[in-house]
Amino acid sequence: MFRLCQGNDQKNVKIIQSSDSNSDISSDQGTIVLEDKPELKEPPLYQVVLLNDDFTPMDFVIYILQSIFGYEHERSTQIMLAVHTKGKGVCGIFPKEIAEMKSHEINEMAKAHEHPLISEIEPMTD
Ligand code: TYC
Repeated sequence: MFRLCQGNDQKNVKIIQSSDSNSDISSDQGTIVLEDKPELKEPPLYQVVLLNDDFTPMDFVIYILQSIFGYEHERSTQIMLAVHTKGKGVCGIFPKEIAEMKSHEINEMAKAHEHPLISEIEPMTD
C-alpha cells in the first residue's frame, strides 16, 4: 500500500511511501520520489512609452527608435507619427530591467542633444 506524503519541505517533489516492507520496490526502502515540472513564472512586462512634445525634431525621434529599438526607418516613422498625433505611444515591451535601461537611454540621449523628449515605463496590466 502506497501513501502520498503531504507537507514535504521540498517544493515540486511528491514522496510516495510504501507501508508494506515486503514491497517489490527495491530502491530506497519502498519510497518513490516523483518530481513535478518546476513552476517557472514569466517576468512581469513593462511598456516603454514615448511622450510627445512640441520641440524635439521628428528625425531625432526616428533616429532614437532605430538605434535603441532596432526598428526600420519606416516603422520608426509610423511610431513617431502616432506619438506626435496621439500625445504618447508604446515603443516596446520588455522585462522591467530592460525597459528601464531603454527608457533611461532615450532620456539621456535626449538630454545630451538638448531635446525635451521624455520616455517612461508602465507595467502591463494583462
Ligand atoms: N511633436 C514633435 C514635432 O512636431 C515630434 C515628436 C514626436 C516629438 C514624438 C516627440 O515623442 C515625440 N517636432
